[in-house]
Amino acid sequence: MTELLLKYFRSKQQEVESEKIYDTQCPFCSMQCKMQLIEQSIVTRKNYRVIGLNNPTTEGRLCIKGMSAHQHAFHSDRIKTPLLKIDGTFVPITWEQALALIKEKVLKIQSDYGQDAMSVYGSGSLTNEESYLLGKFARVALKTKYIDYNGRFCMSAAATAANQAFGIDRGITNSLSEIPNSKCIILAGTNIAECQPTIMPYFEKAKENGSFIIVIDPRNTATSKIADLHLKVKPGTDAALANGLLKTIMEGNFIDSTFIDDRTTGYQALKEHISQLKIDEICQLTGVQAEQIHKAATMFGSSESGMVFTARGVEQQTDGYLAVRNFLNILLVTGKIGKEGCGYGAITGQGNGQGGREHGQKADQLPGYRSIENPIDRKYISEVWGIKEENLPRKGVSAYEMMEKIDEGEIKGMLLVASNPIVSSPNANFVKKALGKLEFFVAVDMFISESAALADLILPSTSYLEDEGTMTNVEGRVTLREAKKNVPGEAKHDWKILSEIARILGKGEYFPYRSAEDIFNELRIASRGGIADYYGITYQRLKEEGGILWPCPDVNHKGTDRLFEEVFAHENNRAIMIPVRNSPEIEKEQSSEDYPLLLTTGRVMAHYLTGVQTRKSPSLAARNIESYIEIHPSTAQRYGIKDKSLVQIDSRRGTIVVRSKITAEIRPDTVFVPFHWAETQNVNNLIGNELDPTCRMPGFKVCAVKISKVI
Ligand SMILES: Nc1nc2c(c(=O)[nH]1)N[C@H]1C(S)=C(S)[C@@H](COP(=O)(O)OP(=O)(O)OC[C@H]3O[C@@H](n4cnc5c(=O)[nH]c(N)nc54)[C@H](O)[C@@H]3O)O[C@H]1N2
Ligand SMILES: Nc1nc2c(c(=O)[nH]1)N[C@H]1C(S)=C(S)[C@@H](COP(=O)(O)OP(=O)(O)OC[C@H]3O[C@@H](n4cnc5c(=O)[nH]c(N)nc54)[C@H](O)[C@@H]3O)O[C@H]1N2
Ligand code: SF4
Ligand SMILES: [Mo]
Repeated sequence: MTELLLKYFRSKQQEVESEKIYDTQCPFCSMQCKMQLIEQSIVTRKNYRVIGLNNPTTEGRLCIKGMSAHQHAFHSDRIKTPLLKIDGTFVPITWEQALALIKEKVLKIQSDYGQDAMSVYGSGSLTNEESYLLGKFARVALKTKYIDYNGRFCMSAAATAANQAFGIDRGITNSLSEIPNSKCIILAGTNIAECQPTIMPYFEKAKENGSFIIVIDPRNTATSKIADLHLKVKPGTDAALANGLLKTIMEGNFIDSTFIDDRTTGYQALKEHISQLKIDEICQLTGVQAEQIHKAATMFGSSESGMVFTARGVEQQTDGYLAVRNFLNILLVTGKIGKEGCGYGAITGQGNGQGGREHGQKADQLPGYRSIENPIDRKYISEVWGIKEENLPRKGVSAYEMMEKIDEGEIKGMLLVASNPIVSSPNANFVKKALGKLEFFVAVDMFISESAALADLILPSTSYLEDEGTMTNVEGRVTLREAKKNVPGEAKHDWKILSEIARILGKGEYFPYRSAEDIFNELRIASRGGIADYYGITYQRLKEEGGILWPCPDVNHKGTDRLFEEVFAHENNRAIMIPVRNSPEIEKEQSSEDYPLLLTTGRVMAHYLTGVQTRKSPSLAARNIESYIEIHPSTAQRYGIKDKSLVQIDSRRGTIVVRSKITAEIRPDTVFVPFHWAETQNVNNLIGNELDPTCRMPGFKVCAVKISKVI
């Protein structure tokens, strides 16, 4: 460095008056990259730098969203006091006033209509401690059965499939470190390059090591660039495609008979079913050529190791549960699970997508992945909580069905924490209308989101820089998110808000916590002996070891990197295979003369979910300032649509207008719209209300539409 440059940098350093350093984890996706925010005060302004911190999962990497996350956390739109809506306008009030109002309204609703008239809607963005507490709050403080969360729209198909097939649902059955050694990898309906960018080096290393990578997606994506083979499937037909793969695997005798005999049930029925299917029909349904199906199945079947990953492309379907089960059938018939480089991964989505679905904010669930309908589980948790078993409510209904209960007048009040359902729910126009019917609606958020704007009362919450707690990442690794920044204004952590509401409702003795760690120590006991057993994990260990994969049943246990090495988690130790039909019993929405195209939805790299956070970050917003529709050139031509022009999209439910992006990367019968924008660009105004009969997942990935140019 020249003397001049050194002089310049020294003078810059001297301008820095003070420096503060905060260790934390990114608030966005399931990678949970560890990072450090460096805040420098320089004469008249503040300067922020973000650096990645080394850890076993992300090895110090960060993507653009993590680098920019502080921009929303410091945004002037952060709410800093409770806000009460008076004559349509939000006015600041004190916490005492807010709590008194909550007490008055909740008591009135519950005495007028019964305890179940109050409901709770949670989120996979919450820490484990807060997810756990939200479940306890609903059942103990409100005594309502109605609680569910946004993860219903996210992982429910994969979670149910893994539970039914293996007996345990932990995102990835292996640690990520095994990926580079896997010889054939199927990436079905997952766009990791944009959605979990810092996972990519694991797959790039696998490729360097000679792995054959198969991508299944109706579009070319940043992820399909690493594929050796891309099956450009017609949206919604993954179950049939998996049948095609199974057929070739069985006919080519790529099955592992010893594994099937020793470790599984259901093979005979599956074999019979598959033998009756015709590859031609499968090609017709899926739009994938027979040679491609043959190539994929042969590569997977003949490789010495292999892994299958699914994400929302396969799962967010009204037959998502069965589609995932069929991919699990592929792993089981080939015996590619429970060994080095072999296993299943449901790529989790939200920061705490995994932990958020384990500790009781689901309608039918108690902590540790226990069941609210199981007498032993009910007894155990009632004892941990110090309540009578008969006072513990039974199971409620799924997220979207709660909206229907509001519409029908059965639910009258809602506490919404960390979600934006009028943008993220299917049939969003209906959801907006339903929420408008609530007699008392409280939203807990950092911002006035589109949904919070409908609330009677908004309570200000805290961000990833301020709120300490544990997050269970994509691997099933429990990590401690440190967060030491001061809380802005009067904002409070979600766990504090819940504890204070419980106190005002006369249930304070059940919520005596002074820190997130206090709650975690109770969660450890509540999860002990359950499927998701966290008992052996402590804050101290997390600080020392940088993260532990569950189950971890005692403090001397090192955690479980690879599941199912010896046994599956069902009582007879076996995994279960089932036959899956090509087309589901409840038929999916099909294209028709009126609605000739198939719309599928998803994400872009720079934005996160409904965009409440990322649309406030200038660096991210600049990358995609508005929504768009991907259309194949031949389709665009048919409708006279030019590139970058406004397009109206209609479905049987609603209408939106977005800008065209003409690209040969997508199938001609399919269009794609991301879901990060609201109001006239909210793609969920188009999506239907059908739910998967088993897991209650909506069909976000298939919707029949028509398009026209806006003149
Ligand atoms: N940048 C960014 N990252 C995120 C998020 C975000 O909003 N933005 N959200 C986080 C969350 S909560 C989640 S759940 C994950 C989601 O992560 P992903 O599931 O990877 O994301 P999506 O874009 O919803 O869908 C993945 C792919 O499925 C394809 N697809 C659509 N229909 C079908 C189909 O019928 N079959 C198949 N095989 N594929 C289909 C789409 O073209 C898309 O490329 O990402 C997490 N990470
Ligand atoms: N069409 C279509 N729709 C989809 C999907 C799709 O692929 N296509 N994907 C679905 C999926 S996978 C998901 S996960 C859902 C997610 O959808 P939403 O649940 O609506 O998720 P967000 O947009 O993250 O909304 C989170 C809200 O909580 C606030 N928030 C963030 N962190 C915290 C916190 O710690 N505490 C509190 N109190 N508030 C906080 C944010 O400011 C924001 O307003 O959307 C689903 N909807
Ligand atoms: S968005 Fe995901 S990959 Fe990107 S920095 Fe955050 S946690 Fe890491
Ligand atoms: Mo998600």
